Amino acid sequence: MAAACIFCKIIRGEIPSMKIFESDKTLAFLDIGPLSKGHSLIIPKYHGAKLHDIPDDQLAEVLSVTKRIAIAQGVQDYNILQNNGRIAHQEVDHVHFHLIPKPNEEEGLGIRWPTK
Ligand code: DGP
Repeated sequence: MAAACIFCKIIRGEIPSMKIFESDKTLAFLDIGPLSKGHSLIIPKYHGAKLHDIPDDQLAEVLSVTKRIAIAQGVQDYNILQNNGRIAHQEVDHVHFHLIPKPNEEEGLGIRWPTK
């Protein structure tokens, strides 16, 4: 945890967020400036600025949760985006994966949480 990190503050509940999923290692919540309906951020609770700072076990769960949220949202088309460094457009220095749904009119955003 980093005292001044905005995402660590969200983890600690000091800043409100629309949470989608939480475990001891991972938190997922809606992006404050969504690029599409359901745009979410999936983060390790472990604080690190860039991908190479994060232990493998933390990353593994983040990716698994990202997959499950995509399935739950019921969209077939989506982008997963993870920026590292200012030149790469990283604004928040706590590793996060964007999950950006690209729904079409037929798919919508129904809830379909996978059982396994
Ligand atoms: P990036 O450019 O990859 O570092 O994206 C940072 C994202 O974080 C950006 O899409 C907006 C989002 N964001 C920044 N501050 C907050 C916040 O306080 N709450 C939420 N929910 N999202 C935030």
